[in-house]
Amino acid sequence: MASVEWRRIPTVLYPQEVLDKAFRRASKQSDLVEDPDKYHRVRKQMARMVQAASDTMAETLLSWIDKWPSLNAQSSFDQALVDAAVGADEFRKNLGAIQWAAERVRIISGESQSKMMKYRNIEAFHAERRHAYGRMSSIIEQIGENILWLGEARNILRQLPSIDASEPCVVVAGAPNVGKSALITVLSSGEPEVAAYPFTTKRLHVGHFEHRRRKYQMVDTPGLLDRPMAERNQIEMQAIAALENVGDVILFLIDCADDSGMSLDKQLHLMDEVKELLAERPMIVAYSKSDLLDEDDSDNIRISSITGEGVEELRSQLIDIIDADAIIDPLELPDDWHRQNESIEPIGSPEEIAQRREKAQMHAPKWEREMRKRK
Ligand SMILES: Nc1nc2c(ncn2[C@@H]2O[C@H](COP(=O)(O)OP(=O)(O)O)[C@@H](O)[C@H]2O)c(=O)[nH]1
Ligand SMILES: [Mg+2]
Repeated sequence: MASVEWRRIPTVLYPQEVLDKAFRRASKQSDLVEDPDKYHRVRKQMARMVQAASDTMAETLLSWIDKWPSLNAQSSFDQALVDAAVGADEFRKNLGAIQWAAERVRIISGESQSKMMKYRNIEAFHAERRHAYGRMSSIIEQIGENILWLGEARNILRQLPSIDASEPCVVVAGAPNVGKSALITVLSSGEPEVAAYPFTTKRLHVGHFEHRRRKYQMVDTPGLLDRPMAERNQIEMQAIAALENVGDVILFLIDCADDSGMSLDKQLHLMDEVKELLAERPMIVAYSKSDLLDEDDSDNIRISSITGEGVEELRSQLIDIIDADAIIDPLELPDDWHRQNESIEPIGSPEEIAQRREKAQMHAPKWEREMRKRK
């Protein structure tokens, strides 16, 4: 399931602009009519104006519906985003009203054309054209609020992060200022995208890198997985559930250089909470800002976004742990399994494959473990 390119949602005209555009085109169409006989000329002109105005309005409205993402086709992550950002019900309701108006305008045009066929004088053609214009204008007025809503919603949706649910995703968690954004930047092949997340007032970073033609996405979680869980409200819990849905692995960063402002104890406690909350996902813990730390010979993963220490090793680990999931037989998986299109040829020696398989079982989501038990 590809992600929504929120930035591609087209601009929405104001209601009056929709009318202006339609009537302007209609006048141009009328100018094109040539007929030496005045009676026939006027009838054709008026019919063509009504037709062109209705076509332009309906096409404009329908093009919005076409280019807006259809909610039901989205991943649960994107649905949760839309719901929190603009309201999923509102989204459906307003697009529904636009659809209704497009249909109405077409019906009005049809009715008007057939009336004109029956009229026998020039004045009646003009009057019918004015009447049809009035009816169409009132339809657009009726959905004025819906059009305005769409325009505002577009501006909000444009800032949402685009995460492709069919590609791997690393959720980067940890206390504020431990270096999450900095790490995403050094791991990314380009500049990370800065996006709005409707569940928090903070901006989040979405970066990615490619490995063997797969796109590994990374997203940080400001305001969500960075403070004690007791402070969570309903909507933030919804956000976390959505994150769990989209994240294949949680990377938890700990700053033990004492540079972040949260004590090590508190950070470890936070880590336990996040682990419990996202229990279905494997977690990698890394110690950040190693350039500020003394040498140590423990097995901890240590990284520095400034010197680059440990960064490539961490990248390999992330790929490894995600790949471990990928080699599970896709025939056993439900339809919406997010790697349905991926190659399933296991990579590496038989020992490596066995090792990864074991790891995968260990980290497999709960539903999957249940499924295996039942077999
Ligand atoms: N010395 C050092 N400072 C870092 C490192 N990574 C991040 N920082 C600094 O730590 C602060 C917070 O980093 P940031 O990435 O914004 O943290 P976030 O809140 O977890 O996203 C910034 O001032 C960074 O420059 C690192 O590896 N070494
Ligand atoms: Mg940050």
